[in-house]
Amino acid sequence: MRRHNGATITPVGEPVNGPGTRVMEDVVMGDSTPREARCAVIVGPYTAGKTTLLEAMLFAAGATQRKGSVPQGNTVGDANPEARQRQMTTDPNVVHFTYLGDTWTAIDCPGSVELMQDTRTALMAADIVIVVAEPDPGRAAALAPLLRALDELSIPHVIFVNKIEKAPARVSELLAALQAASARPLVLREVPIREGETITGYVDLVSERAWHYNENKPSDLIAMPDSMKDRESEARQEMLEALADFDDGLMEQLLEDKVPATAEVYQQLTRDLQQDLIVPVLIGSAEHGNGIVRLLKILRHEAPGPRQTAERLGIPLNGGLAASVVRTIYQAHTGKLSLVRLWQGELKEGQTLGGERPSGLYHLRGGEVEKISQAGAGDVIGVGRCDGLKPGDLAGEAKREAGQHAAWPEAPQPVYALAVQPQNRQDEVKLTGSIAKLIEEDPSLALEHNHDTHQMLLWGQGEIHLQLAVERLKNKYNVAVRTQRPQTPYKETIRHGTDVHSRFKRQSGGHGQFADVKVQIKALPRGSGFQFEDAVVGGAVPRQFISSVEEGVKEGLLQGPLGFPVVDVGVRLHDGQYHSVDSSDMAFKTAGRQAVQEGLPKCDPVLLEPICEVTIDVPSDAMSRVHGIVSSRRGHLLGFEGKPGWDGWDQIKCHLPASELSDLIVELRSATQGAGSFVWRFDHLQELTGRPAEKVIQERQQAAQ
Ligand SMILES: Nc1nc2c(ncn2[C@@H]2O[C@H](COP(=O)(O)OP(=O)(O)O)[C@@H](O)[C@H]2O)c(=O)[nH]1
Ligand SMILES: [Mg+2]
Repeated sequence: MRRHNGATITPVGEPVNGPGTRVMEDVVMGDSTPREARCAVIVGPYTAGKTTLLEAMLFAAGATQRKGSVPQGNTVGDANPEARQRQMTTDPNVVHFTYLGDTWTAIDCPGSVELMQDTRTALMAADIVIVVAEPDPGRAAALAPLLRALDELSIPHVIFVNKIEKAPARVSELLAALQAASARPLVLREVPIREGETITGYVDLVSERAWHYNENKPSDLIAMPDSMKDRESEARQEMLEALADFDDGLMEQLLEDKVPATAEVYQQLTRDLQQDLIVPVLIGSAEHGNGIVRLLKILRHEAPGPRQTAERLGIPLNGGLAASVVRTIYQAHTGKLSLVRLWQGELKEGQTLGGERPSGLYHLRGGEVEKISQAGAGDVIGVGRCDGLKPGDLAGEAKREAGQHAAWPEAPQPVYALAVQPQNRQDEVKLTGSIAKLIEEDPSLALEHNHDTHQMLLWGQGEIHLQLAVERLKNKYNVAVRTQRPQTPYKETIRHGTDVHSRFKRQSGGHGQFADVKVQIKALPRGSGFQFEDAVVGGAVPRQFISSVEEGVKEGLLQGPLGFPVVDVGVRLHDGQYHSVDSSDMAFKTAGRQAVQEGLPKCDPVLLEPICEVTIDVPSDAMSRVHGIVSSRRGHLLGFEGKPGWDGWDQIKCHLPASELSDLIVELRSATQGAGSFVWRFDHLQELTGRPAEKVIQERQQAAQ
C-alpha cells in the first residue's frame, strides 16, 4: 500500500474500471447486444492537443503499442509530408480502432480556422464530438464558432479540457469562460485534485471516486482526499441540478434532499448528452495520458449509435443499405477513395454502392489503409475508385436510391486568393486537373480564370490554406507552381465624350484596304457597361460591315489609355464611307478600333476601382478594432447590428475597395483570435483619383513593359 497526499492508493485489477463499472455498463446497455460501430470526431482550436489526444486514445485502447508524439513526428495521424513538416494537422486523420470490443472511427480534424471545411464535413459523420479545449480561460472565446455550430446542428458533444497539468486557473473560472461560448449548459463531470501547483488526479462526480494520474498509464483508484470532500460535493450538487433542469423526478429528489441512485444519474447523463441537452466537461492531459480511459469509457457508454445519428440527420432507414459519402480523398496507391459512413446494412466486397462497384473497401488508419472484405452498420470506410460518388451523396445499393443530404454544409465563400502558374509551361493542363482534385477533396478551395487580369486565381480561406494547396500540388501531383499576388481588376471610363473620324486605308500592290467611320463616343452612367448604336443612314457603311465596326470598337475598349478595360461608354456609329473592292470586315474592324483608341484619350479618362459589399461577423468586444480596420482600409460603413441569433456577436456591413479586401482576412483574424469572418460580393465601380490612382496606373505601365 502506498501513501499519497494523505490518501490511500489502492491499485485495482482492471484499469480505471473499479468495482461497479460493470454494473454501470449493464444499466446503460440493458442487454449484451453488440453495439454498432460508432464515430467520434475530434475538433478544437489549433494546438489544443487534438492529434495528441487521438494518439493517447489509441494507446489507451491498446490499438497501438507505443504512444507517438507530435513534436517527434511519429503519431498515427498527421502522416503526410505537409503535416509532419509543420507539426500541424493538415487533413482529417481518420483512424479505425476497437476498444473493449466496440468498433470506433475517430476523425481528428485540423484546428486551423482556414481548414474549417474539413471539420464541417466530418461533423456529418459524427455520433459524438470531442471538443478539445485549452485550459486557459483567456482562450475559451476561440471555441465559440465551433460550439455554436454544434449547438445549431444539435450534435452531441463533450468538452475535453486538455493540458490540465498546466492549468493555472481554477476549473470554475475556465468553466464560466467556456459557458459564455456555449448555448447549452456545460456540466462538469470531474474535478481536479491539486497538490500545490500541479494536478495529480481527479474525482469523478458520478461515482464519487478519486483517481491518481499515472504517466501514460491508467489512473489508480485512491481514497477521496479529505481536502476534496467539500469541493466534490459542491460540484456534484451543481451537476445534479443541471440534470434536474431536464427531469422533474430528479428535481423532486433534490428538493427533498434525497441522493439519487448512481445508475439513475448515469442514465440521465446519457440521455441528456444523446439529445444534446447538456455538454459534459472532462479534464485530462493528452501528452501525459491522463483522463483518457475516463473519456473512452464515457464514449463507450454514452455516445449514441448510427441509428440515432441517422435519425438526427433525417436520413431514412428503410431496411436496406444506407450510407453517406463524407469526403473524397486522393491517395497515391488507391486513387480516388470515397470516405463513407454506413448507417444501416452491410457492404461486402463486390457489392455496389450508389450503383458503383468499388475497387476495394478499406479501413483507414492515419496515412495507411487496410483492405477489408466487408463493413457493417456504423462503420466509416474508404471505398475505392467510385468516380460517381461525391461528398453529400446519400447512397444505397443502387443508383436510384441515391440522393443528397438535405443539410450538407455548403463550402464557405473564399476570402483569399493567389495567382498561380505552373513553373513548367507544359504543366498547364496537369495543373488545372490537379487543382480540380484538390477542390473535390476540399470545396472551400476554388479556381478562377480572371478575364480582366488574365490571371489564374486559386481561391481559399487564407494564407496557410493556399500554401498547403501549393505544397500538395508539388508533393502529390508533382506540379511545381509559381505564385503571385492577384491583381485588382481595375477598370477605366471617360468623363465626357467626343467625335472621331477614323479612316483606315492601305494600298499595297493588288487590292487594298479601305474603311472610313465617324463615331460619337459618349460617357454613360455608372454600371451601364458598353452600348453600341448603329445610326448609319443611307448605307454610308453597308449593313454587313457594321458588326465589324462594333467588334473593332470592343477590341479597342479592352485596354484604354490608362491600361485597363473601358466601361460605361457608348459608341454611336453615324456615318462613314466604303469602297466596293477594298472594303472588308477586317478593314472596318480596324477602323472601329482606331476610332476609340484615338478618341478615348481626349475624353478625360479616369480610373475605376471595384468596391465590394462586405459583411463582417465578430465577437462584440472586437468591434472597435474592426471599425479601425475598416476605416484604415478606406472602407465606408453602411451599418452594424447584433448578429441575429448570436449573443455577444456583431455584424458590420461596409463598402470596401477590392484591393483592400485581398488580405483583410489576415488582419481580421489576428484582431479576433481567429473568430472573425466575412462574406463579400462585388457591388460597384467607383472613380479613383489623385495619388492612389497615379500609383495604380504607374504600376500597370511598369508591368506592361
Ligand atoms: N503540456 C501539454 N502539451 C500538450 C498536451 N497535448 C498536446 N500537447 C502539445 O501541444 C502541441 C499541439 O498538439 P497537437 O496534438 O498537435 O494539437 P492539435 O493542433 O490540436 O492537433 C504539441 O506540441 C503537443 O505535444 C498536453 O496535454 N499537455
Ligand atoms: Mg492536430
